[in-house]
Amino acid sequence: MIIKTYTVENMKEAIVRATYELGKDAIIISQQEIKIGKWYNPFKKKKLQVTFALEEKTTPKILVKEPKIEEKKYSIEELIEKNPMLKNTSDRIRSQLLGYLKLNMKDENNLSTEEIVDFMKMAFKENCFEKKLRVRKTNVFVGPTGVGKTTTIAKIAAQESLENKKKVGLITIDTYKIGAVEQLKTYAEILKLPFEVVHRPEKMKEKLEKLKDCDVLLIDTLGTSQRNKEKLNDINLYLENIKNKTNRFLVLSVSTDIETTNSIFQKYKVLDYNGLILTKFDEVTNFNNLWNIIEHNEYPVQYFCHGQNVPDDIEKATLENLIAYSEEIYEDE
Ligand SMILES: Nc1nc2c(ncn2[C@@H]2O[C@H](COP(=O)(O)OP(=O)(O)OP(=O)(O)O)[C@@H](O)[C@H]2O)c(=O)[nH]1
Ligand SMILES: [Mg+2]
Repeated sequence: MIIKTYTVENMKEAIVRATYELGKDAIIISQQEIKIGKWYNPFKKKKLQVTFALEEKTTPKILVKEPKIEEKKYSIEELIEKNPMLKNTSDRIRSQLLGYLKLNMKDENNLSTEEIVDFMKMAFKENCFEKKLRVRKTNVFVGPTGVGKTTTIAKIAAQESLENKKKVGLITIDTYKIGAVEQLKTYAEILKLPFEVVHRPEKMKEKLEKLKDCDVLLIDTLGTSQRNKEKLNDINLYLENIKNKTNRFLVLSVSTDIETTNSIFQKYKVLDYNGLILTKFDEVTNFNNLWNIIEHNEYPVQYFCHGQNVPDDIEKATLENLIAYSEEIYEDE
């Protein structure tokens, strides 16, 4: 309990001073009139003495006027000018970016790489570049034509067999495209990996059985337009014959435009993909589609591919790698 006595001219003054020093929760516990001055002074002044009490759990509120802080004006235009990768972000992301600048009381409309990563982690909790699919034995790669499915399989096969010393087996169901079987077979031969071609859906079980001793199975499929329902259904007939739990990666080139990307995300759902691999980072000149992907795709992104070299041009998908690519893009431009 805080007890404080004020000697004042009147009650109004007492209340003003007590409120100022103790806050509005202080209560009056006594008051009396007193005379101030030496005992022999006939002109002693009458005063009022008021005692206030305040429960100690209540912090005394000093009603000192807070100095007015100049509100900093943050400008999204300036921020984008200094960080070109923020171009073409949605309104939602822009207002979050301004909030981030305010929260961190930045002096300038600028963000460092670490801060952009930090912002992304904060704005997109559980974002697709942070989540990862658990490692599974059977992995299927689906996606539009020419996005790099077969090349990516070769990169992963090389990494798993040469670096991680895993027993890798390769399978293709792509018997449509001339040369498709040879393409994967060549990689299998170079890496000395077992290789099987599945010509009909009902043969899938038998081929999987042949490779049952492998630690990792990578299954290549034919590329098809997301609008070709018939081909998507054909692929499904093969995949339905895989009884193991599978990771099904939708392989997508980041140079695809945003509308097409969203249509691919949608239409490929018939193949039940549960993860993404993004390719051709080396070909993009802007970050537009990546903002779209981070905002609209809910599936984990497992790898980024950034060139034709097998096995080097593949990295684990992380926000840090993503920003590093963006910096390369805008430095080159
Ligand atoms: N620049 C670049 N090229 C790539 C990348 N990944 C693959 N490629 C190239 O893209 C072309 C097509 O690659 P594939 O692996 O055959 O693509 P796919 O998806 O299997 O194609 P289909 O089987 O015809 O659907 C090849 O010339 C690859 O070298 C990448 O990350 N960057
Ligand atoms: Mg292919």
